[in-house]
Amino acid sequence: MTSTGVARGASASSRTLQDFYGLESLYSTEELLIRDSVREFVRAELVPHVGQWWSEGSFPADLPRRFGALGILGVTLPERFGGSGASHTAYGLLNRELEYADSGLRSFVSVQSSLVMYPIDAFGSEALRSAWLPRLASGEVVGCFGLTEPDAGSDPGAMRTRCRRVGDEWVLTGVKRWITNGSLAQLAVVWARDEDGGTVRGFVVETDRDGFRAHDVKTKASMRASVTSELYLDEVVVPAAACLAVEGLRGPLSCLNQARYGIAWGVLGAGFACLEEAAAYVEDRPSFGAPLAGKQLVQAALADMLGELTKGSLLAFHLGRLKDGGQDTPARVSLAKRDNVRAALGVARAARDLLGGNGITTEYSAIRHMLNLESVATYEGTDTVHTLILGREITGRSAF
Ligand code: TGC
Ligand code: FAD
Repeated sequence: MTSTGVARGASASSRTLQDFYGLESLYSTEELLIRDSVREFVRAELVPHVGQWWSEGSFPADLPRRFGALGILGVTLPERFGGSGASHTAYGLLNRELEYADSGLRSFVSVQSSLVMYPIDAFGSEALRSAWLPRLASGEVVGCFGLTEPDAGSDPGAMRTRCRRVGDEWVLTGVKRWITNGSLAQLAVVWARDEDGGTVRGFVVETDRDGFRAHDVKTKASMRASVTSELYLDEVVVPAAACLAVEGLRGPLSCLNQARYGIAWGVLGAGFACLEEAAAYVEDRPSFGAPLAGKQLVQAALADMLGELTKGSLLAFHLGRLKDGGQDTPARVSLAKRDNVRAALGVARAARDLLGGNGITTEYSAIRHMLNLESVATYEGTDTVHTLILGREITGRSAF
């Protein structure tokens, strides 16, 4: 034993690293139950296979139903709509567990819960909610969220997709790009600008309607275990009842608040997976006659990773409690999304470096997480967009 009582070579457990500041004692029994059931599923059913899915560029068709059976789709919604009425903190915890496996798998759940079920619950009629939410919660129906377009990403206000009211129906025409779950989805939440007056409106669109097509983006070097598509809407007709009761960019942006919040938690899971992998690797890897784990600069790298992820965990936890109390302003969410993605991406890059040449192979998970996190840094508002949101918050001046 050393003078501090720590045996030489006895590394910290996963549980100790992931809860370095003892946040566990602050979660409710229900939150811990949800966290533990998702953790068990993820470690047994996803982690052993996800590397292969990612390499093949596939997303298993049975996963939506299995996520539904686990009860994690729309977990914060009321039970009558298939949710569990769980806290936002519980939603954050389950995102962290999922992203420990892969950002693409967490993305599926983010889109279904935050970008499809949330707007239907918040802005949909009782008929829309009853028709779709239980089926989305069970995974029978997959949803997608179409906001981004080929020429309108960071600036969704520049969207060209149009909607036109004709009698009791709306007609939608346009192209959406980079849409997660696009070709899997039976239901799309599509945002379009009204030809009459220019207001942005949201629609719940069944994807088997005439004029609706989806094509996958096949050239991704990131998020390969997630489906990303282009949507083409050519005079797609939907009933007036499919129009959500919200007007303006406030509609889609309020959905983004939910998803960005989940991402602030989720990326910590990817970061911890990388830290654990690197810590185990350096224990076994000899260099200059001793394990890398005994080298000061290697320990400094591990200490920095733990520091960043622990600070990120405190940020996510407190934001969760603010959200549970209705105090999650968009700017608070932007700070957490931006800084936790930065932290996780930095950790993934450092872990990849510690793994040396092995770190560039998909035998290990660091490079997969690192490449996925490049997407996470771009979607749901780029790092720059969140910096500008915070700049506007501080100065009162819009610098977009
Ligand atoms: P701006 O003038 O700031 O605002 C227009 C209207 O929207 C309101 N608003 C918000 N409402 C709710 N939540 C927010 N976060 C809001 N931010 C603004 C605002 O009050 C205003 O309302 P009103 O009633 O006065 O009209 O709009 P802007 O055009 O200047 O744009 C602001 C900006 C740049 C921050 C915004 O456009 C933005 O966030 N851009 C980034 C786009 C983005 O994040 N896209 C994500 C697409 S979805 C996706 O990536 C899914 S990835 C899959 C996964 O999640 O896993
Ligand atoms: P651009 O907006 O063209 O940005 C390019 C660069 O310019 C970035 O570095 C950006 O930060 C910078 N920039 C932009 N504006 C400014 C400025 N004012 N000042 C300084 N720099 C600026 N969208 C959906 O609607 N639904 C989805 O399900 C979805 N899933 C996605 C999944 C993946 C894997 C990816 C990669 C994207 C997904 N997106 C989705 C789209 C995503 O939200 C956009 O890619 C993102 O908002 C950025 O838009 P863009 O790609 O058009 O980049």
